[in-house]
Amino acid sequence: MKNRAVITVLFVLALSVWGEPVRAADISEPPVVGVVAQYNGREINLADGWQGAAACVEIAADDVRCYDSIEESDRELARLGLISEDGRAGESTSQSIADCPWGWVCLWEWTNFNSGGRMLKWSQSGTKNLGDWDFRDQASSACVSRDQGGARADDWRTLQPDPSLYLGAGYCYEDFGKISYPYGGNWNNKADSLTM
Ligand SMILES: [Ca+2]
Repeated sequence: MKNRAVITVLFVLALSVWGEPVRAADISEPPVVGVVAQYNGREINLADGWQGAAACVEIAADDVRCYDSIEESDRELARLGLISEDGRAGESTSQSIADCPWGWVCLWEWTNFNSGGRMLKWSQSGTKNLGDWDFRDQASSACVSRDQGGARADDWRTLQPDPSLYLGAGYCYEDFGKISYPYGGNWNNKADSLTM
């Protein structure tokens, strides 16, 4: 009897190990489906690349628009009445947190909010799978340009806890490379999702 009990336990253990071997990875990594955006009069799927766009903006759920330059995206948001003239980028520097207007959450591809790289601006709450936006492992600086409601960047680890980087409301982070990462190194080019 004793031997049979041991065998049963081993069998159950084996089932639990072999039955669902990739469960942890499945939970933490949703499949990339891509985000469809309007860009110069056509539809592009951002997961397939930005096709030359420099800034993509989530104006509303299911309304994402991309522009040739970050400056152009600023002008368009003002023209659409989505940001006030005050909230629009007034400076013409290549490194400007003003490109993330008040009320929006933004990620930059480059450090120091540099407009030489690509930029994303979101207005809608929820979790953004950065793979859908062709931005996975590419974020280097960020702004949460609002009074309330911070944001959280996650790095998905297989079979390990996913580290989170909390971004406070009203704060900008000029260089993820200066923020230490729990497993060593820093947060530059690590974020896989952004929740806001
Ligand atoms: Ca990552």
